[in-house]
Amino acid sequence: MNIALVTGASSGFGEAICRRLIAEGYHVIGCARRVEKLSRLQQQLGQNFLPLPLDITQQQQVSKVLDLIPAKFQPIDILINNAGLALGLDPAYQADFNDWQTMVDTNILGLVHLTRLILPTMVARNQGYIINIGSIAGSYAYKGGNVYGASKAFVKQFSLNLRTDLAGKRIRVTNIEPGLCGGTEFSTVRFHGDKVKAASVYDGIDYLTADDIANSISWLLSLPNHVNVNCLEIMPVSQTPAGLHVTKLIE
Ligand code: NDP
Ligand code: 8X3
Repeated sequence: MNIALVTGASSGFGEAICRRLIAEGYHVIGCARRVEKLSRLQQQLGQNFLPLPLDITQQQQVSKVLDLIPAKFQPIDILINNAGLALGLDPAYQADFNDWQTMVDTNILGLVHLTRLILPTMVARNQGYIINIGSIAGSYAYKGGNVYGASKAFVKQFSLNLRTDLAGKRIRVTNIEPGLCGGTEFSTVRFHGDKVKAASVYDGIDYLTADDIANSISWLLSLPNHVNVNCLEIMPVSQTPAGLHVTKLIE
């Protein structure tokens, strides 16, 4: 297994994962919408990195672009479904419905569409590994998490159901569920470009880094073929699952 396709390669986890996999000798296809970021990454990573500009919400485009992948980068052994986003932190009764739609289109539909396209090629060879990037938000509710958390709960259950459909096949599936991770564009995107507000999320906090996530993927890929880690929940020591909240009702 030496060819990986990583979505969301232009920033954060995806970029760190690409760097790590290239350093470990893999051929890596990096997908994202921002072409210039992917091109810059290729200049740094060299010819074993293939930049593949792609918007995972554009289904026709995705099918066409996958067909253009050169032979050197086929067949895809490892699919890392990392591209995703949170938009807004407002309560459900005030949230922007367009934000909800974008999260569903990207975190759910984009992920399952790409998986549906690539999975048959793995099944045909009886070999492959799908790593989805979920979130602790898919397991634990928090204020304003509404559709983002629900989209990651989808990814969690989809991962388990994929494994179930793949019973008897040598194809592994893992859902990585990270907690608070700084140094990426996640919160800047969530707050629609407000970098000051985004920075305040991490102020004084000892958060996870993108390299922590890349390290965990490197570890998963190092495991023997007979081992499947179904899910991997990772939090910084500074974060714990919250207790249930009790509050007085406003009359
Ligand atoms: P970043 O915002 O830094 O990276 C997100 C990546 O997704 C970018 O490369 C972006 O590229 C890409 N992307 C977004 N939309 C699309 C699209 N429609 N098509 C293709 N690519 C797209 O965030 P992180 O690295 O922090 O997050 C990566 C993943 O990890 C996400 O799924 C996120 O939900 C999850 N996560 C993050 C945590 C955190 O605290 N940071 C914790 C738990 C999970 P471009 O804009 O160029 O298209
Ligand atoms: C991102 C982590 O805790 O902000 O998925 O939802 S959190």
